[in-house]
Amino acid sequence: MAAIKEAKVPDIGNYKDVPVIEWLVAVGDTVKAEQGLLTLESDKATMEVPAPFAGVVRELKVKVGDAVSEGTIVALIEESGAATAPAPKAEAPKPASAPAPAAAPAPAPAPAPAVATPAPAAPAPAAAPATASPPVAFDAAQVLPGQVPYASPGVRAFARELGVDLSKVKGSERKGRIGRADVSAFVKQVMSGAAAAPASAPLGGGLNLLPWPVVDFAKFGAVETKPLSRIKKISGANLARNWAMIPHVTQHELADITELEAFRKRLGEENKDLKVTPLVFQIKAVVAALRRFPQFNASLDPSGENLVLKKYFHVGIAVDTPDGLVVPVIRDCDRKGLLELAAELGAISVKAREKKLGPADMSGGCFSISSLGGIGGTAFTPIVNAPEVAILGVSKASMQPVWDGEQFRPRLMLPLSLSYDHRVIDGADAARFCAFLAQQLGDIRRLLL
Ligand code: CAO
Repeated sequence: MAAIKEAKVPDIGNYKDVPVIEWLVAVGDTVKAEQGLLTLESDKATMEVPAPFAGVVRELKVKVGDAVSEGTIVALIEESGAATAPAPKAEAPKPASAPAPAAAPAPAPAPAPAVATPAPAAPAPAAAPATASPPVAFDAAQVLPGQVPYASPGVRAFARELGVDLSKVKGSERKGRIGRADVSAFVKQVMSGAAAAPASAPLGGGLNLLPWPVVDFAKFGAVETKPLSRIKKISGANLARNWAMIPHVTQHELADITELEAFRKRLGEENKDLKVTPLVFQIKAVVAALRRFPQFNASLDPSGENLVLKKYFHVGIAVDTPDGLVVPVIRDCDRKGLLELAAELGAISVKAREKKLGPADMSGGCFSISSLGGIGGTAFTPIVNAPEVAILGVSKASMQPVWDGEQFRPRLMLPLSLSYDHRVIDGADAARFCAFLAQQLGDIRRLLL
């Protein structure tokens, strides 16, 4: 007889004592490895606890309303190899022309212990990559927990199955939560032609893209498959959505930072215990530019018809970590001096690399800076960090001959690359914003104004 084993709550980040809001299985159910067992919901996020292995559910150890943390035993499951392949029901092979939107199982917001790498079970015919799904499923729920419709993963899965965009569904349950019945009602409404497509600007509406190519790479040489890190999956899904939904344009500019560098070096010598990099000056210059051009310190509201202008200046900084890109936010940059910003930048970079950033550290940003200046490059196209409307990319400063009207002079030139959402910002404004930034960085006395 197969062994009865415990199913426990996996690592769910910084969350503790999270209430169970629903069971997705019952005693006697056969479950597959990674199948959702139950749903947890904190103030900030909803997450599913996956079955650690396949088997038959023998006992539920917690009930709806109980609070659980990492390691809490939630169920006893009788492990069974046979249970991994329940009789296929509706999931019969889809016709080649079937659209393949987000069909892959969406990873729960909490780190799933084992990444569900698509098993190469049924090798697709070489020339028919039709039913492939994208390599990283986009699940808005895990990307922006605070901003997505309030619904359990079970309901989200149901909505995905029907191709329903939950942002268009009105929740009728407690605190506006969307239930299964709301999704069904929405579908009925659409089928009867009652739901007019909202004029929401985000370009939604389904990108009728070709399916992702499926290639058996091993046919061409040795390969190794490694799961993407959780950060990579989350940031990848964000980047893919932002790239697809925001019409990007990148404006390039060069700032003469010869004098700024001399001053920065002096500042560094006077403050040896602090690393003062060019980035803090860029943060100050960005704040000045956001004040001058408020449409850059703004977001489109969900209807896409209004611009929400922010009166605060919280700047996100892209930080490269061994597990991928994260964007912690430095708050109230307008009220902080260069040294205070340098200290805070150092602290958040360390926190990011030690994986200690919480959701609060990464929310509320108005504008982001992605600096590759410490590494190299002459220009690049950063991707706007929605719902922000612009992002500044910074490349490596280099000495260049600059014509001053009479002769070439060696000047330290800093490449700036501003990507912006063209729905909100016009090219002329972007050019003005960049010229203003360059002016600020070229004459740091202006940063004091
Ligand atoms: N030009 C020339 N040198 C620069 C520079 C620039 N634009 N920006 C930084 N430098 C120098 C710094 O002065 C420092 O020199 P010293 O060691 O001699 O003092 C060195 O480069 C390294 O700087 P840093 O990277 O440690 O510090 P930072 O403040 O410039 O950046 C941080 C901090 C966290 C933004 C950075 O470490 C980082 O992670 N950058 C990557 C961001 C990223 O991946 N963006 C891509 C997003 S799109 O995929």
